[in-house]
Amino acid sequence: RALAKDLWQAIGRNEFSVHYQVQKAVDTQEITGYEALLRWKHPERGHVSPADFIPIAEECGAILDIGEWVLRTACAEAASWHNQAKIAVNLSPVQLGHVDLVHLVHSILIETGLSPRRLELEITESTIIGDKARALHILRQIKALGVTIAIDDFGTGYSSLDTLNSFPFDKIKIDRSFLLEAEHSPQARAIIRAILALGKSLQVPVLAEGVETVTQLELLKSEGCDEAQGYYFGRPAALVPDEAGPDIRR
Ligand code: G
Ligand code: G
Ligand code: MN
Ligand code: NA
Repeated sequence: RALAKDLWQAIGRNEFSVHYQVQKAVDTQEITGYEALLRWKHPERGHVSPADFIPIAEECGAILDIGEWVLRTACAEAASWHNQAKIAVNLSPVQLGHVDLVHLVHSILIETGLSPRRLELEITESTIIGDKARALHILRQIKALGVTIAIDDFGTGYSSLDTLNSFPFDKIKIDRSFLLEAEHSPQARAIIRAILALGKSLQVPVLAEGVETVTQLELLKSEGCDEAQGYYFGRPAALVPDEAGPDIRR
């Protein structure tokens, strides 16, 4: 694949950047964190979506270097923010399988000076499928560093409850497909409510993804959702606004 070849060169050619999307508390609208989202500007094709190139990077193995680059870049940038918001970084299942991830996370934290409690790693359920015992062992060691682990796209995997039962996640992120349908679908609303109840009884905070309207936010508020993320609060952007004044990051 032509894209795979270009992916291997993209880091060296400075074609990647990290955008940040704000996460807020539903009740107070206080900033709780930012999700790091990788962006690729291909020299000929222009912007290529991670939804298109991450699977290719996973297939050809370039995701290992790319994932390390994202983690290092996001931690370094977050360390220089004036606010103490968390930084949430997506992890590919391939990274858990092929790198000494515990060592990598630990050394990037030391190198960048980012406090471990400010780093959250987002994993999907596919991360735990496969060599489950090994994956859980790695995640436990990462948690022992003080880093938190969120389960991403929750509700779309095929073994959600089993996954929750096998690991003490620090956050559940409800996949945005549920909120998208919530206004006209009682079923989608019921599922959101059920996930929130699950979070409450397990004492795990729940974040809803894909909030685009005030109506959706009101719905989350009335259902007692803890946090939310979506275009309503802000699109992913290169710069994080600094409450201490104009952006001083660069
Ligand atoms: O930002 P956007 O909606 O285009 O992202 C599309 C998909 O790509 C999402 O599923 C998101 O989790 C994933 N993604 C974005 N950045 C990264 C990254 O740095 N690493 C991994 N593994 N996935 C990412
Ligand atoms: O799989 P993951 O949850 O990491 O993917 C996050 C993706 O969702 C990012 O690509 C981001 O650009 C996208 N996204 C974030 N907020 C919204 C939103 O409000 N609406 C839509 N349609 N997409 C969103
Ligand atoms: Mn995510
Ligand atoms: Na998601």
